[in-house]
Amino acid sequence: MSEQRPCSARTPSAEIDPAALATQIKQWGRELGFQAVGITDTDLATHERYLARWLEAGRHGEMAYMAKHGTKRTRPAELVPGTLRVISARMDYLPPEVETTRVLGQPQRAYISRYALGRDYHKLIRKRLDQLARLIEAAVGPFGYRAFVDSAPVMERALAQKAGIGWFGKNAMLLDPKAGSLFFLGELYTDLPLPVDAPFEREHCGSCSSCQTACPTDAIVEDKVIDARRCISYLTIELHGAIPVEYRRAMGNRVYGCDDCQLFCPFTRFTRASDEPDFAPRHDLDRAELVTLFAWSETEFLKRTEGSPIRRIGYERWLRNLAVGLGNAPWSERVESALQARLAYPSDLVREHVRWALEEQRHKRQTRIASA
Ligand code: B12
Ligand code: SF4
Ligand code: SF4
Repeated sequence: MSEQRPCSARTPSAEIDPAALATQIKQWGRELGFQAVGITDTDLATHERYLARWLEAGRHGEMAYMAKHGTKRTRPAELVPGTLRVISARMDYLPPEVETTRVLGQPQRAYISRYALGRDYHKLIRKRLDQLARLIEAAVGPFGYRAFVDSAPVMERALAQKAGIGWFGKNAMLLDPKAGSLFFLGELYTDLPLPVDAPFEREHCGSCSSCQTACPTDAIVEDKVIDARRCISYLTIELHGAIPVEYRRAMGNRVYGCDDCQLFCPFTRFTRASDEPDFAPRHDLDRAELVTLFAWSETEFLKRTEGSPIRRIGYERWLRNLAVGLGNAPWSERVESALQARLAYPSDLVREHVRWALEEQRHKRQTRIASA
């Protein structure tokens, strides 16, 4: 949790014009590296119903934290008492000159979600939100606020839609018609009685359904609804145990997260590259071969993923995911021997995925011989 001050009933200084302050906050936000900033109230009643429906259907899978906080997630003032407004901010993350679909088409390479190539975004965005709060404080005096990015019980996309940042695409992503969806969201809960922005009402998807067609595991089960249990992002990052066999082939070379429903969205062509040095790829993660990453020792993994979001899955799940990618790679002796070298790895989870991958490789080798 960020540096914070409790939200409490407060009387803003009489000289402060809330409308001028809101304009100033957006300006500071842009200067701090956010591409868009909007302000909304705390009424999420409609989204409370959508969330309840999603949870009742069990679409959150093992993510118990999604169900854990009662109505705190959908009622900001229950999470942070005194909250009147939410300042929502967008930060684009695609680094310049990073390939996307091309790597998906190179099955010997690892595809890592483009948001995870560099340093962890949580710290960076939280720091910027705290800087924004300090600028506000210098203008209005002490006020109540709390900064959030991703990890807290917060309805980030719903708040951003209400704050005018974008619309919910059929892929459930929040999209800006001029910038696509490859961005993070963060917010400041505050007790400042700021004027609110108009919600982003217009939905630009129209008759398009490219995201649904592109999703490798059919995880977009209805417009704007993801069944996380089928989503590769969940399978590779959130799921702790074995990846269900039915999804393994469809995962292809996606070994950490998945971007397909964004990459094949027509609005993604408007993505603006981010010049944040923190998001620049490290250790060739944007192009590395599966075999190379699979050969990393645990020490190498820990060292090379220091400060990276990838580290949170740990070495065992890293190997699990890579094993699936290697099973899906074209047959080669290199791939087969890389897998064989891990057959005795001291983890049932890894060994089972390695055995599955070897079986896939053997099958491809035999087919190759038969057709030669
Ligand atoms: C849980 C979670 C996941 C789970 C579940 C995904 C999901 N769709 O919920 C998993 C692990 C699968 C996941 C994957 C990804 N995630 Co995620 N995830 C979250 C998290 C923590 C909560 C999301 C949530 O509230 N889910 C509950 C469901 C019910 O909400 P929802 O899917 O957003 O659905 C809403 C719409 O359906 C909407 N809605 C609007 N109109 C209508 C109309 C109807 C009729 C209905 C039914 C619904 C509806 O209502 C729902 C509730 O608001 C947020 C951070 C946060 N605290 O908000 C990040 C967040 C949503 N994730 C993010 C990202 C970047 C991703 C990935 C792209 C990562 C990757 N590359 O692998 C994928 C994309 C998958 C996808 N298409 O959604 C970003 C999204 C930014 C953006 N531009 O939208 C967030 C906001 C994190 C951040 N701070 O930037 N994620
Ligand atoms: S992230 Fe991948 S698996 Fe998940 S919904 Fe999007 S395309 Fe489907
Ligand atoms: S791919 Fe098409 S349907 Fe899906 S979010 Fe983008 S515009 Fe909407």
